[in-house]
Amino acid sequence: MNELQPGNLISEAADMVEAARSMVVSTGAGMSSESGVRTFRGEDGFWREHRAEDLASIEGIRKNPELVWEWYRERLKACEELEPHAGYYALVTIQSEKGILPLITQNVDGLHQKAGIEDVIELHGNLGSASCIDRCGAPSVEMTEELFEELPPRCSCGSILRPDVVLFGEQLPEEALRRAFHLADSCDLMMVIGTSMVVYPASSLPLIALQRGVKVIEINPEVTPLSSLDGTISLHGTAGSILPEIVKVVYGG
Ligand code: BJW
Repeated sequence: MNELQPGNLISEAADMVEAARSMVVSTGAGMSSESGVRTFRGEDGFWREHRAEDLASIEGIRKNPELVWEWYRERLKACEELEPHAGYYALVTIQSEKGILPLITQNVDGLHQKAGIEDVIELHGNLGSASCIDRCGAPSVEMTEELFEELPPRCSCGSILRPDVVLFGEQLPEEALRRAFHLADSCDLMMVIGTSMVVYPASSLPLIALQRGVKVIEINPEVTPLSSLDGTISLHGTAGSILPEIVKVVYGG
């Protein structure tokens, strides 16, 4: 049992998971931290060393393409080498027991898919490809090691490439966003794991569920703007410990 977590909250969460008929999960960077991917904000976050806007905006890429691409090279390499932790497989168990578990993620690292989650809605894109920053019309290119031989990588037209992830000020992929809002508006339980809840529109999804009277289970070692809202059951611990505990209570093993 996680020391920080009173057991009765775990069993309350387990009862909700068991009873849910249309549960949806929404994850952020904290989901991946126990697999070795650094979060953005907070003590060990990426953005302790650099300003968010310098790394995660089109202006940032134009101003400092080498720095940004160095950052993506590091992350891509890390993501290829890393493995999903026990919390990911706990979600896979829920998926197989329930028959379906739509999962919305802000993460671009592909770890949910690597663990075996079938329906992953990627709100902020993924690290799979890059395309022309000037949208010259050339097809996007796969992010492979060769792409990083010379930084910054360039499009065939000579402009620099940008990763196909969603940067600040950019619209999210239309279909992913439509599905995410639809799920928030129709689920009977939402689980929100490892997000600081500061980036819109992902941060609005649990609020939509709460407004309908639907309960939200939050898993995060830290307090977030979601934690104290009516209808939120906040489990203060890590994804890698809390999720397997919930699954153990619901499905045994
Ligand atoms: C653990 C743990 C463990 C640790 N277990 N938990 C003013 C007000 C309101 C909104 C705006 C505004 N000005 C502009 C906006 C909109 C803007 C926004 O929200 N800005 C705010 C920061 C103010 N949003 C956008 O621009 C979005 N687009 C948009 O809104 O389009 C419409 C529009 C267009 C133009 C103008 C206005 C509106 C796009 C957002 C794109 C975000 N992109 C990034 C980079 C993606 C690519 C990449 O990964 O390289 O996405 S930024 C970064 O933040 C990344 C993340 O997905 C995102 C969220 O971070 P997340 O996942 O919450 O991580 P952290 O690090 O913040 O938190 C980790 C948490 O885990 C912590 O709480 C820990 O405690 C916890 N944790 N270990 C469980 N083991």
